[in-house]
Amino acid sequence: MQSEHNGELCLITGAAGFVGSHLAQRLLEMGFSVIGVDNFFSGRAANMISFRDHPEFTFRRADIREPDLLKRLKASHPGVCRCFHLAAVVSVPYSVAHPELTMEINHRASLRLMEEADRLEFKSFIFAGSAAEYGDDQRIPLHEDYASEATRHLSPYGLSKFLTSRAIANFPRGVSLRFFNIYGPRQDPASPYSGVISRFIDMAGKGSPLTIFGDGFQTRDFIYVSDVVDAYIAAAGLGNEGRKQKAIQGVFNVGTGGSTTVRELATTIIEVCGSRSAIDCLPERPGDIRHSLAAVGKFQEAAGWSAKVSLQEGLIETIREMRDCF
Ligand code: UD2
Repeated sequence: MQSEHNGELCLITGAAGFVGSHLAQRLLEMGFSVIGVDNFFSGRAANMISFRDHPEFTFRRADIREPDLLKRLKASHPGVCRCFHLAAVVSVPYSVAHPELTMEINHRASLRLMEEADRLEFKSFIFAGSAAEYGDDQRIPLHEDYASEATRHLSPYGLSKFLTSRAIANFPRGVSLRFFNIYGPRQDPASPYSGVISRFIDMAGKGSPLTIFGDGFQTRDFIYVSDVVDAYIAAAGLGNEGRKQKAIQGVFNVGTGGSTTVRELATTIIEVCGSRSAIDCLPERPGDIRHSLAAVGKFQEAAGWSAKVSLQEGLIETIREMRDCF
């Protein structure tokens, strides 16, 4: 079916993931046709329920390591001309246990995909980078050029994302967005390594103690998933309401530029949930960094983007959506 955007199709790898599914939903709402690709390694079909049957959505179960993936998609969908590449090994502990697989997917297969997109003259290729690319750098706020050869990466995940971002920075029409701590509905709280916000909301909902690792005065730059989706739209030059903007190129931080202590986070979540949970202080988690905060000027300047959702608003929305799961 022809979309209202001249038949332009957007491809999302990792469409069944936490962020990929929110991005797919927004692009469909904006009137784009979307092809979602996922191999369900960490993505879940349940994340796509709200748009799975949308007439402009096509799903392909595929692995990004498959040869000529974009060429084959283009053969069946000639309008595909933008790639949002989110499929990845996303777990830091998994990357430590499987460094070779992590490098293959997050680095080598991602580069092959970008090269294919270039050969096929895609209008944009947007890669999901990470604050983990800064390793244990404690200069605050973190500027894009701080991640370098000299960075001490704390995991194969961080190193693989850095190597790919660095290559993308030299590619025409390539963008790497370095996301800080993303939170929001659909983030899975199940694993001990899940994001702190999904874990704390789950604990508060169940009335069990919120576990703080260390003294709780470590800080993070927490960014709500709808702001992340806005960042993708801006990076692709699509404009918020489908208005065309200029596409950009290079590596950009995506964070709020504000920091919150884990202790503040725990008390706010208990309050917003109206929970009676206590707070338990446990030993510090090995390998944790103390502070992480984005310098946000570069992306603001290039794409006119800045985060809109306050932590309080984002938490209220996340808790409202997650309540059904308690
Ligand atoms: C995030 C990313 C990681 C990588 C990294 C880069 C997530 C889940 N992880 O790790 O992929 O990009 O940033 O810097 O987004 N905490 C508690 N109690 C808990 C869980 C966590 O106190 O039950 C603390 C934890 O010790 C840390 C902070 O909360 O100080 C944030 O932890 P996280 O796992 O949500 O995220 P982070 O920054 O370690």
